[in-house]
Amino acid sequence: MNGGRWELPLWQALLPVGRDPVTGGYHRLSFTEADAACRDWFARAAADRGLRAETDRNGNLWAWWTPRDGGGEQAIVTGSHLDSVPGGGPYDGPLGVVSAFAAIDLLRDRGLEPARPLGVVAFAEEEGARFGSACLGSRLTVGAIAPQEARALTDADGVTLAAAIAEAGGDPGMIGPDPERLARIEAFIELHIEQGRALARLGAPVGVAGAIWPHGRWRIDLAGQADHAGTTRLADRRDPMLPFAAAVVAARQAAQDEDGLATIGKVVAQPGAVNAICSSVSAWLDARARDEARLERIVSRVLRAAAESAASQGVQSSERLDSFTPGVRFSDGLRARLAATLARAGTVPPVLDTGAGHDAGVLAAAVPAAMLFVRNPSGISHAPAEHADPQDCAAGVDALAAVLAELACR
Ligand code: HGY
Ligand code: MN
Ligand code: MN
Repeated sequence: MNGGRWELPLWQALLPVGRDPVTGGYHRLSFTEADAACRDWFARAAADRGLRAETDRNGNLWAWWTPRDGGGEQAIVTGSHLDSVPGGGPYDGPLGVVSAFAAIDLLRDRGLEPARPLGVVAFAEEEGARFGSACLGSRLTVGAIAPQEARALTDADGVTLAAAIAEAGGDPGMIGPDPERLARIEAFIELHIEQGRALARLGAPVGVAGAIWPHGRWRIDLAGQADHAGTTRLADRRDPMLPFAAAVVAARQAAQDEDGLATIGKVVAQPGAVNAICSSVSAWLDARARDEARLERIVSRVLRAAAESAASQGVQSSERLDSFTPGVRFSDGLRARLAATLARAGTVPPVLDTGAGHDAGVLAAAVPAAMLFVRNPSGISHAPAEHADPQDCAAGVDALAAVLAELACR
C-alpha cells in the first residue's frame, strides 16, 4: 500500500490550477489559461518521468513509457481528463491522470519495466463545459462526431471550437478520427472518482465499472416578447419563463416515473432584468436512464411539456440535441482480468453501473476499455465539495499499478 504517497507533489502541484479562491470550485474550461496550465503540468509530469509527451490532432495529451527495445506490441493506456465543469471538484478527471503517473512511479519503485508501450492520456473537453458536446476529444478520436460539426461548435460567447484551437496554436483542420492511434492500443483503463455513494455504502475503497447508462444533452430555446413587468397585463404576455418552468417540472416527474435522471442545470434568460418580462430563455436538459427506451420517454415528455406550454403562451419554441452518448457495457474479458488481478492483490472490487459519462465509455467503441472507481464518501461530484480520502486514492493507485503490472510489465 503506498498510502502515504497520495499527498503526491504531483497532486499538490495541480490543485491550485483553475481553483476559485472564494468558492473552492474549479474552472478548467478548454483552451483557457487554466487549461494551458493543466497542459504545462502534464508536460512537466511526463518530463520528470522521462516519458515521451505528445499532443494529438484532437488536443488530447499523451505520455509514453516504452520498453528499451521500443516494444512493437500494442499499448496499454490509462488516464482520464483534466478539464472541469464550471465550479467543479478537484478529483473528477485529475484523479485518473495523477493516479496514472503515480502508478508508473510505483511500478518503477518495484523494479518493473514495460513489456509493451504504456501510455498516460488526458482527453480534451471531456465535460463539454465550453463547447457543449461531452467527451469531445475522445469522440473525435473514435469518429463519434464529425470534424466539421465539431469545428462549428460554439461557446457562450460564440467562439467556435475551430477558432479556439487556432488561437491556442493548434490546427482545427486536423481534428478528426485517429484510427492509427487506436489500432496501437490493446486496452484502455480509466481510474475515476466514483460520482455516487455505492462504494461508501459497500465499505469498499475501489470498484470496477459494469456499464454506463445512455445519456444526452438537449437545448430548448424559447422566444417570447420582452415587456414591462409592472404594466403588462397577464393576458397580454408572451413569457418564455412559463414553458421553461413547465420543462423543469416535467423533467423531475418524468425522471421519477422512469427511474431515471433528468436535470435542467443551465439556463440563460435574456435580458435578465428584474423588472422586465424575458424576451428569450434557453435551457439545457441533461437526461440519463438505464436504457434508451426509458431515456427517450423522459426526453420526449420534457420537450412536449415545453412545446405545449410555449404554444399556450404564444411563445416560439425549438429544441436541439447537443450530444448523445449510447449506453455501454464494458468488456467482460478485460473486467474479468482486472478483477482476477485485484483478487490476487487481496481486493474484490464491486461492479458498479453508472449514469456518469466517461472517455472510457467512448473509447469502448474502438478498444477494450475498463474503469476503476475510487470511493467518494459523500458521493458529491461536479461541485467543490467533491472529495476522496488519501488512503482511498492510494488504494486506487495500488489497484491501477497492479493492473498495469499485469497487462503491460515484466
Ligand atoms: O457528465 C458526466 O457524466 C461526466 O461527468 N462528464
Ligand atoms: Mn464530470
Ligand atoms: Mn470525469
